[in-house]
Amino acid sequence: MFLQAGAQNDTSKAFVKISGEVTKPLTLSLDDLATMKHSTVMVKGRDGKEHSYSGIPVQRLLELAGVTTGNDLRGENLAKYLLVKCADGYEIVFSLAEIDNSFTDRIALLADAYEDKPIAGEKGPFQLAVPGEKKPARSCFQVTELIIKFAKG
Ligand SMILES: Nc1nc2c(c(=O)[nH]1)N[C@H]1C(S)=C(S)[C@@H](COP(=O)(O)O)O[C@H]1N2
Ligand SMILES: [Mo]
Repeated sequence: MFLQAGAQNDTSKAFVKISGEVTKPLTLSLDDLATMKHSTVMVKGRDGKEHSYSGIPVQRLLELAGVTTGNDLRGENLAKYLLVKCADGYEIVFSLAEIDNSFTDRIALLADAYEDKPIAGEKGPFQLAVPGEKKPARSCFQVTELIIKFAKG
């Protein structure tokens, strides 16, 4: 079968890299995520209906990588952002405050399950699940990298 370049079809070899302005760069597999405490969020799809995703809060993953979160997310760190890259070249950003539970109750997840099943095929195995948005444009699928950067003014 012909595989799209970068597509993560063999899920045992799928990883999400966390890099950039971090003190501990990480490479996480599905097995790594499976050992972590999961949360569930509801995300409105293109069909206008709410769908459930289960995964690890992005904030938690950034903490593991040594990114400033919670009480430490202040001052110049508020100019940092998260760039999310996907296997198809799609990219989206969040400011760190948008995904931090000291600023918001909308907890974005790096999801490994959609409606209680692993995310198979073109959308998986890792998907961002962003609750509280009017459209799913930032709930990107086939996530491959989370990169922390400084916005330079
Ligand atoms: N990797 C990736 N994720 C993506 C997109 C994309 O092009 N690539 N499109 C986004 C947009 S604009 C929408 S509306 C939803 C569509 O998701 P659906 O195909 O499940 O309806 O996926 C979002 N996530
Ligand atoms: Mo969209």
